[in-house]
Order: sequence, then structure tokens, then C-alpha cells
Amino acid sequence: MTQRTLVLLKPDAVRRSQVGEIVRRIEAKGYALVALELRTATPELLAEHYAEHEGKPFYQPLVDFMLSGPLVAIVLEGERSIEGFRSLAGTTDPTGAAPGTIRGDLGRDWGLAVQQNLVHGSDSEESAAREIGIWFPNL
Ligand code: DAT
Ligand code: MG
Repeated sequence: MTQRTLVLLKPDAVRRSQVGEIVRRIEAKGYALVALELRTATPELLAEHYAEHEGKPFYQPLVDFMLSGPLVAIVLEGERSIEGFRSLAGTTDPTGAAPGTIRGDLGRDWGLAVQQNLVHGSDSEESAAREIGIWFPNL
């Protein structure tokens, strides 16, 4: 089942010069890059993107972090790429993320910077379609 998924390399990934390393892992896994762009998010874009988290205590810090610098927006394509990319990414909290994963190998302890976990990946076919529409309306 070929799927497309929306991946964001968050501002911490760009700031820490981990874009090449993360894209290398995506390509090594065999996923195709359908779109890839250095972008600066806007509050409007993020309100849509993170609509499911609105009202949670970490929502505003998350949005502020996502606005703190450029990020890389990517659409990947590949066999079961939604689950596959999330497996490459590792669990949300980098400290607990398994070694071998992006967050496990490259992520730092959350400490006070709780939302800095390098990457976002869509979590279902519905979210992938919705999020690709938000970031790449022309695809
Ligand atoms: P994921 O990015 O693994 O899909 P999510 O969708 O639950 O995780 O949350 C979106 C982002 O919000 C996540 O990457 C980091 C931040 N976040 C999630 N849970 C958090 C928490 N309990 N405290 C602080 N930030 C959190
Ligand atoms: Mg999520």
C-alpha cells in the first residue's frame, strides 16, 4: 500500500544542522521525496496543523517553538510510509526513544524544551491527507 506522509524537520533540526542526516535516513529507508522545502511557518498554518492539540498545556509553547526559525516541510512516498516514518522517528520523548531512531539517536532530553524532538510525521491516512493539504495545497 503506497502512502504519502507529511514530515516536518522542526526548527531544532535546522538549527542543529541535522537536516542532511535526517534526510539521509529517510532516503536510506527507501522513501521517495515528493516535495521538500525550507519554509517558515505562520501562526495560521500551525493553528491548522496542530488543531488536535489546541487547549492542551503544551500547545502555545509548541506553536512558539515551531515559529522560532525555518523548518523543512517534506512529503514522502513509499510502502506504508506513514507507519514507517513514525517508526524511523521514534517515540515523542527523545529520552525514551529507542537507539537507532531519529529522536533516540539525535534528540536531546526534553528538559525545559519539551517540544524539541526534531521531527513531525503524520499519524494516519486522514492526518496525512489533511496535513499535506495544509503545507502543500498544490500537490
Ligand atoms: P508526535 O509528534 O510524536 O506525533 P503528538 O502529536 O502527541 O506527538 O504531539 C505533538 C508535539 O507536541 C510533539 O512532537 C511534542 C509536543 N508534545 C506532545 N506531548 C507533549 C507533552 N506532554 N509536553 C510537551 N510537549 C508535548
Ligand atoms: Mg502527532
